[in-house]
This record gives sequence, C-alpha cells and structure tokens, in this order.
Amino acid sequence: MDLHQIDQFAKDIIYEAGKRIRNSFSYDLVVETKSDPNDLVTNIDRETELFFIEKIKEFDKNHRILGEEGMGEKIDSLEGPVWIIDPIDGTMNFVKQHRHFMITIGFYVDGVGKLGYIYDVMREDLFHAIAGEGAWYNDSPLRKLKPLSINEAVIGINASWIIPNRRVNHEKMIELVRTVRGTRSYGSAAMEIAFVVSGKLDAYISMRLSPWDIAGGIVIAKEVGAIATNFEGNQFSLLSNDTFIIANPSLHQIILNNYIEEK
Ligand code: 2AM
Ligand code: CA
Repeated sequence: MDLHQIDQFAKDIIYEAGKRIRNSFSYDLVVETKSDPNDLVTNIDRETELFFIEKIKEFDKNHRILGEEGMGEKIDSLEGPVWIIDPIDGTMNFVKQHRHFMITIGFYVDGVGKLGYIYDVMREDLFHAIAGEGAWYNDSPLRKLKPLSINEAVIGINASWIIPNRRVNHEKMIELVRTVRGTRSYGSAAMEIAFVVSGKLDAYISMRLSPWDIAGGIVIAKEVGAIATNFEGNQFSLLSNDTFIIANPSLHQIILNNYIEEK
C-alpha cells in the first residue's frame, strides 16, 4: 500500500469537497435535526459524504467507509483499510456562522491510524499527518509540543460542563476554569483538536464524541506528541461514542487526575 499516493488522493478530494461546500452558500440549505433539536444535519453534509464515498470507491473498491451520516457500509470492525469521515464537523457553525466548520478524515489500516486530516473549509487551511513521518499545517511542519504549566494553559471546553450536568462533577470543572489562563469554545471538535496539535490550545475535553469527530485528529496528535484518550486514560473507541481529552503531554495526566470526575 502506497501511503503517499493515498495521501495525495485524500488531499485532492478534500480540496474538491471544500470547493463544493463553499459554493453551496449560493443556494438554500435544507436543515434537519437528528438525535436532538440541537443536533443538525443538512443536505450538504449528506452530499459531501456521498461525494467522498463515490471517490474512494472509484479509487479502491475494497476500502470501507465509516461516515457520520451513515452512507458508507455498516462497520463493526476496523479490519483492513477504513476511512472514517465527518463531512462537516461543526454543522451548527456551518448553518449559522458560515465559518468554523471542518472536513475531517482518518485513514486506518487494521485499526491503526495512518493518515489524518482536518480541513478548515472557509479558511482553506489543512492540518494533516502521515503516521511516522510527521504532521503539517498546510506546507509547514508542525513541531513537537513544548511542556507548560497548568496556569499557563488555554483550554477548549464547552460551557455546559461548568454548570450542573449529568456526566461530570461541575465543581471540579469550575476549579479547572479558575486554574487555567483562559478557556475557549469553538463548536467543532475537529477544530479544537487542530488547535491543540498546533499549540493554539493546550487541551480540549468533551464528554461525548463520535469516532468521526476525532479519527483524523488523533493521527495528527501522535506525530506532535499530544496525548489523546478517553477519561479512563485509554484509547478512544473508534466504533462507539466515548469521552475525550486531548492535551499537551505535560497536562494530560494533571487534568485527568485532578479535574475530571465522572458521575
Ligand atoms: P458535528 O457538528 O459533526 O455534529 C460541537 O459541540 C462538537 O460536538 C462538534 O464537533 C459536533 O460534531 C460534535 N457533536 C455534536 N453533537 C454530538 C453528539 N450527539 N454526539 C457526538 N458528537 C456530537
Ligand atoms: Ca458532522
């Protein structure tokens, strides 16, 4: 398997899909809700996923595809080559803000991450990695993350975890917010992961993410030394929803041990 050839192919289809999404703003979006009233999907999410599936099947019909919109095959193992795709991560941003949404893709072989992509569609910025070879922000190599103290950290966290909620002890979260230098919330998990791997954020935590939100990002994370796990400190399951933390290596254990208490 020629990873460089697959990497070039992946970049080509991501750029092409990005162009199609940018052009879609000239006509009407059809917005529907999924699991809850705030879980949005549009015709463009579906069309983009279908575009990727068609292109990948043309490239190699034996490659399987796990996509957020469920238009690939039903996947219950990661055997062989599998593409894990979120055609639009941050659909609410896409619909409401027309910015801050990502295409994100991970390419795995037998469950091992080989290629990872996070593409900021409106900025036309690509974060990507080839396992074992490095990670890039467009054409510039991403450097290994440097250690820092928790008081200097800027972290990505959603405000809903700082108020009473059924998943984590919010008092501990308040302590975390008080301790760090600053907090941010961007509404796209892939964007926050892209910021952690490039040192623009020092950690990002979420109580519930899906495989396609993080599959591309964790390939990039490995190349720069960012640590990505679930709240048990184990590998995120790529076949089901899970808790998620990605952090600078000097902060991962500190945040998990001192500030995250699951209910
Ligand atoms: P999406 O836009 O692709 O749905 C926003 O809070 C982040 O969480 C986005 O990355 C969003 O991805 C993801 N997200 C939203 N609802 C989710 C759900 N029910 N399960 C898992 N991830 C979700
Ligand atoms: Ca999505």
